[in-house]
Amino acid sequence: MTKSEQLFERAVKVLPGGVNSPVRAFRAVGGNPRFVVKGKGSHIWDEDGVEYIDYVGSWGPMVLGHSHPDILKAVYDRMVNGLSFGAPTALEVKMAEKMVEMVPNIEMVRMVNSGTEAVMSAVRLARGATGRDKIIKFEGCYHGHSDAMLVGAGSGALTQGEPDSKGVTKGAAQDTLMAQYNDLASVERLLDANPGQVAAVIVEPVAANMGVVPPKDGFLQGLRELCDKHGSLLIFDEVITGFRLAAGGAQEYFGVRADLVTFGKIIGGGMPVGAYAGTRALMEQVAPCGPVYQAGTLSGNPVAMAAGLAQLEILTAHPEVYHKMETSAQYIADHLRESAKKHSAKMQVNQIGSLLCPYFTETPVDCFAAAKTSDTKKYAKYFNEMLLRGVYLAPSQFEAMFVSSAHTQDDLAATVKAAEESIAAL
Ligand code: KE4
Repeated sequence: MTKSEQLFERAVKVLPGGVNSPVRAFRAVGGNPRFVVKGKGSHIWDEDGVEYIDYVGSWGPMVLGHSHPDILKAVYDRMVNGLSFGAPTALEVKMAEKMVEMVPNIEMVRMVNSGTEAVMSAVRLARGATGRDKIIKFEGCYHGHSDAMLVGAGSGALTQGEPDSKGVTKGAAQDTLMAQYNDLASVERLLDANPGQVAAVIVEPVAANMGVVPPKDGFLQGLRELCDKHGSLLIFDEVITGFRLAAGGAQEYFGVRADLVTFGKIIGGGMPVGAYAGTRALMEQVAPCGPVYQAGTLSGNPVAMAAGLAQLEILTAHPEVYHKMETSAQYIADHLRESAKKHSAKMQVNQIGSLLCPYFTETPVDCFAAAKTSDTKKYAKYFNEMLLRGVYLAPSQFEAMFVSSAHTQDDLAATVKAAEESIAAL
């Protein structure tokens, strides 16, 4: 048995599914999860000493690669003076100032500890600020595991959502309505059927939890206009796109203004951090200055702030990394398409910025229904062929490949060579 297999045998006895987050269990692709022991730049090593080119990057946080020396130094320098105080620290102020400087249309920020917490809090704020109960989300978009977000399309599509997980009550789900990504008419129907009741529309500006599905031209601006027409708030869930698509995230990249923005991943630099942000008028409705309650023991934790701030400062100082990451992702996408054509493989490859995803379908993937036509068994085989060749991809079809600024030309060449061989082997 490998060390990873031995560890997984122990893990399943004390952790549900042997993991602390479901996707890590490799259930969608089969085989034994690799237990990672080290990350450096664009590479990770597992407990058996096997080296991989990493395109998960902790699901987005490692935009500059693993163990960036400046980030490690910032963490070390901070932690030697104590890890957490439950009292204000200067780093929280500097972090909020940095985010306000980088991100359009925000004046205030509240730090929390995960993307889930950021979304849960932003939804509560939207409801508190508008006095309305309903939320519109999109099928196939993921916003963390708060009850109101674990909702699927209900039978009465224009009325109530249905719980999408055991343990989520009908009461918690009933105020969440489901629309279709890249389909403005589906949003307008819900707004018209629930006049004056929709607090907010929440959207991933790039849907990166159904693989990678970019917004069609006009989709995001259309949401902005529909929200303005109906007095609803527009929430951009930028837990993935924030500071990744551009320094200012999707609002900068697409030129569309959101009312509230949620963040996670990159702002923690690898440490547990989330945040939500918006105008002063909205954010000052949050406790202690307003009636919308939200709190957290480790919110703004100084060590996490040190890591996140260091990462944002590097991104600010080196804006060239955005072009480099996009060029790298385009290189991989182009070669995947060439290999698919050469081997007559039914594949689509979506790419935007440093995000990309291969689908095993002949249907262009511009919505959730199309994404679901992908042959997930073929993706699983592709995943394992790539893993064998030292390329670590998301162990699920409905995730993204995350390219970092640390991926080198050698990494890219090795990746496309592995992909050529893997596609040939399908
Ligand atoms: P966390 O609670 O996992 O920090 O963030 C939830 C979340 C919110 N919004 C978006 C757009 C997200 O993508 C996420 C979490 N992303 C997944 C990856 N697709 C996390 C990986 C996992 O669940 O283990």
